[in-house]
Amino acid sequence: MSKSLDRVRAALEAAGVAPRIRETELARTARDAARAVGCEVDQIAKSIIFRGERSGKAILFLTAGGNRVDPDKAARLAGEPLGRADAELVRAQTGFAIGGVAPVGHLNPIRAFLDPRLTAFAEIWAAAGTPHHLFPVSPTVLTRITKAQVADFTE
Ligand code: 5CA
Repeated sequence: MSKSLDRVRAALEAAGVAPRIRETELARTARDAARAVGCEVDQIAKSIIFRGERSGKAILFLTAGGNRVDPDKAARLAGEPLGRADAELVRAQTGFAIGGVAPVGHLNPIRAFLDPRLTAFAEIWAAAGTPHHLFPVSPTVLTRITKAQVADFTE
């Protein structure tokens, strides 16, 4: 059993959410994930991580699968210039490898923003800590358990 998967399951349970984790074929991208679970690409909540260039801190942008983060909008929300987080920062901050970064169960707490596009759906899907696992959740619950601010940051 993967430790990453266990961390996600434990985080969901601790937040009062019954984990419904589905094992899938390899899905490193939102498109693959959508195909794997049979949903729209925009129903996949991508966990995109940037690095605050002043604070050095990682910031999580939960982004609808078909959207792209607009770095200027994202920086305005963050209140500082942003750079791409490299694989090492992502791993150190979250404990997950790129391609399976979950929105919850991170090693260190992370400030989060959520793409309003995700709120158009009753249910969305997010990575559960590996590129082979996804879980469904309502956008309301995902916002609550990540303490995310819902705000537009996409192109
Ligand atoms: N399992 C799928 C569906 S949930 C998944 O994790 N998709 S994802 O979009 O959330 O994660 C892939 C994202 O990781 C890419 O969109 C990209 O923003 C980011 N990424 C890919 N390669 C790198 C890299 N070398 N450094 C930093 N970020 C990267």
